[in-house]
Amino acid sequence: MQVDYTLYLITDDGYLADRDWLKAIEDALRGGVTVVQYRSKSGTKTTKEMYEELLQLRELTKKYGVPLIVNDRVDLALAVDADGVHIGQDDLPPEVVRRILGEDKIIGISTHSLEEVERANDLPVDYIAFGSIYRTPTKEKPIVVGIEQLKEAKKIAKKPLVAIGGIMSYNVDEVIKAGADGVAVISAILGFKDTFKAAESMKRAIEKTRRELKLLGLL
Ligand code: TZP
Ligand code: MG
Repeated sequence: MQVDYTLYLITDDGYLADRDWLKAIEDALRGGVTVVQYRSKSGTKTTKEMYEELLQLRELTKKYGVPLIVNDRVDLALAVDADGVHIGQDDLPPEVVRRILGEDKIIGISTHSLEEVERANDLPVDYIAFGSIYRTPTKEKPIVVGIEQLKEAKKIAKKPLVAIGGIMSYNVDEVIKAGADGVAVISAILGFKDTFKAAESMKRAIEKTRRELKLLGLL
């Protein structure tokens, strides 16, 4: 499956509490989000609740023609016929996830070092997430890799490289210049009341940088 990783939105229980969560995501999709990952890590939701939220997200993402990826939970991904699963270094091994999901689904893996990127090249995954690029309050104890490491990661990655962690509209320019094929964000979109505007301004910033790189023959 050809996937556009440009603006990859990750859901977050905290940022979506006490608001119309589905509308917040729909607005972000209207603003230009290209992938949605469902990630429920607060521990406050039952599997059934997650399943029911995912059913709604499945319908919504279909309407916008955007892939739906589920964090960690292969069972939930299968249950709602999501497009893929995102796994971390300590989740089910990618080979096992691939065996369960089959060849047609998307599998992404989180990496936090150049060694992990190198290893991910040989795993049955479709894209590699690399980060945290910056410090971020969203994730507990993130490993911060920085922009220089992102440049190195781009040199060695043999699959689409999605940068993650602390990426906002004011720093996305250097992330794209460092070679990221897309950016995965939570707070840059869900941290705002108007998720349409937030997504739109991220998308515009990315596209502007890509145009500059193209003019320079760098993309
Ligand atoms: N993995 C590495 S950093 C991060 C995750 C899930 C959080 C990203 O959130 P934000 O708000 O875009 O920094
Ligand atoms: Mg995980």
